[in-house]
Amino acid sequence: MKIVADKPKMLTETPLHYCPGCTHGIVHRLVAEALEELGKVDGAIGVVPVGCSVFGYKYFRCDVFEAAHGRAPAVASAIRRVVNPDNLIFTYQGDGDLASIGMAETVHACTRGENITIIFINNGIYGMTGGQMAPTTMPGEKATTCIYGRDPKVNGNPIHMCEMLATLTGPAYIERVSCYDVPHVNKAKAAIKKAFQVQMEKKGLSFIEVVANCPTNYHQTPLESMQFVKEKGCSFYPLGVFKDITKEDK
Ligand SMILES: Cc1ncc(C[n+]2csc(CCOP(=O)(O)OP(=O)(O)O)c2C)c(N)n1
Ligand code: SF4
Repeated sequence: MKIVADKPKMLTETPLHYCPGCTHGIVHRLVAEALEELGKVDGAIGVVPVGCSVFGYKYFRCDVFEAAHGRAPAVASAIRRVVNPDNLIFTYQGDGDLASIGMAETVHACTRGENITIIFINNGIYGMTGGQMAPTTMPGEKATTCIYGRDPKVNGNPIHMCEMLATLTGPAYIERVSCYDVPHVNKAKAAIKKAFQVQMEKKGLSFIEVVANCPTNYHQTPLESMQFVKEKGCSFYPLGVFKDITKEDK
């Protein structure tokens, strides 16, 4: 029988623990496919967070470090300095991890322009711990710690990470993507691949934000949550390239 689609070699046989319809599973596959297509089956090193993707080390078939909550960019920076320059280093982090407790590590790794890639899954909520408000929860969006919906006057404004990081000199490539339908999954893969290429060309830090879903804590079906991401998520967090020094070079 002709095989038309197969599991990427960069993913182990361990079944993913994510809830049905969660974007984490899709992005794991995209990262694995991109690494494989770029010939990085050997030599990739991941750093995973605390959050729903805490078990990333079980899924990626490469060396994967587990960082304390929010510290992945600092751990990845340290790894960058001690390994072969040809090793490809990526972090994989949620919004609570990256934009709350890990904000300092994120901003400083970005401003230093470390030659690493950060994959940022923005589902607007703390998934693993039961749906608390995240730095990226949108105005009016409900969470267990803002049951009537986020009120910026009470809870503060959400943070647009790509826009903020694009003001720094350090990052080389910043793009926001989503995975709410097949064309956007394909675009997300192209962005992840480009981010890895930028690192392989030693141009500096690349940052990919994925506007993602959390059907479980949104109390929605997978389809409803993808519709929510499309209509609400991607209008509050517009998709696109926010910085690309490879274009500025030309
Ligand atoms: C130092 C520390 N503070 C708090 C926690 C509790 N904690 C675990 S996961 C998490 C947030 C996870 O949310 P996010 O990063 O958005 O990832 P998701 O689960 O949505 O993928 C928190 C606050 C912890 N494990 N360690
Ligand atoms: S709780 Fe949310 S983010 Fe976590 S695996 Fe389930 S759907 Fe995904």
